[in-house]
Amino acid sequence: KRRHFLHKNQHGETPEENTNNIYIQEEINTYMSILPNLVKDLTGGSMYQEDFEIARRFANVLEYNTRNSRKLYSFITIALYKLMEDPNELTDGNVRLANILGWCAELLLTASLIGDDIIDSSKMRRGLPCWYLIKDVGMKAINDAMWIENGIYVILRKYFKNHHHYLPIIELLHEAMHNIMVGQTLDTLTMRDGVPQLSTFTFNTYSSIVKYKTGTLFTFPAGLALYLKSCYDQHLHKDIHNLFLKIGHYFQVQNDYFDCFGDSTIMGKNGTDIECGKCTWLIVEALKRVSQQQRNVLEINYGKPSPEKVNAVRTLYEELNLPKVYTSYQDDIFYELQNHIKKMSPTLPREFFYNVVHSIYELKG
Ligand code: DMA
Ligand code: MG
Ligand code: MG
Ligand code: MG
Repeated sequence: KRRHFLHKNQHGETPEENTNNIYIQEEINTYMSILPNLVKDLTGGSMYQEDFEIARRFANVLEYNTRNSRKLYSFITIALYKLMEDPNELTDGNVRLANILGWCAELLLTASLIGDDIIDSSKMRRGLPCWYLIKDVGMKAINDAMWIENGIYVILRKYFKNHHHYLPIIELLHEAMHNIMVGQTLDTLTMRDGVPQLSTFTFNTYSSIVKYKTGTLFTFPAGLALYLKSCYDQHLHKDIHNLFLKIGHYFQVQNDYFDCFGDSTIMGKNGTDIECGKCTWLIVEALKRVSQQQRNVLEINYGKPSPEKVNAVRTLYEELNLPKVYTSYQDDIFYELQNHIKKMSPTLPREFFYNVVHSIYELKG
């Protein structure tokens, strides 16, 4: 049984090696072996040759910011393509293209996360200091993120210019970035004038933030796989899109839970949601359960950059039994997703979809 994803944490850290299945490591090796070529593609122009310093700097931007990635989204593209492609079309050349598209997915995530860490005042990402905190980087990180995003289209022009889904692929990536940016903006509108808008923190608000900022991260890599396979069946796109939106929602609930209750050494980052006043799954669930007195505790402490206040919120979450609520949510959604997949067409790689869900379920904060 192929298990593509046995990863320890969210967005960060290298997959655990599963010695039972050599293909996993092999697939990762293939994927990683492409990075130096892409670095060359992106830093090989004449200006880079005139000034070697800039080539070195951008190579470092790419290397640093993709290091220790989980590769989850890239492998949704690569694995889904391989499983859905007609065996006659599964040539080395096409598998290589799938890996390159996987990197495009990775670069889109990378660009978003550089910005996300600035917005969220995060300190660590994947066990390393956030890029904007590196000496001599600072707010130049914004330019680096834009450079990385633009690099996606440089790569596509080189390898996909003659693919007959070149345009849909470009449009899909543009749409994905657009949606993520919308999600990130919704995510920040939860604070106004430094005050978290607790009265707006409902399941609906949460769901729409998550649909854009996280759902997109799961839907677009799947779309890329289908376009590479030259599939333009909009019903099929829609079915897979809906499944991955649901998976994305589950993923973000877990991300929110770990932000507060996860082990930061395993996650490779520290949580900042409470002090940033984010509309998270935890605060939405808390607000459903609080007494007037407990609500006052939230009004006083939520969204303030003080460790004592953050602790007061965390303690209240514990009093409200949210860790238990989370465990039971996770069991329910796991079951629901399995049922959702079971009802999908048997011509689809349902085993692969189970594996994606399972890999998230197995993450330990
Ligand atoms: C980030 O959500 C989502 C995107 C699309 C960048 P988040 O800030 O909760 O992610 P993380 O917990 O990894 O910083
Ligand atoms: Mg964020
Ligand atoms: Mg963040
Ligand atoms: Mg988070």
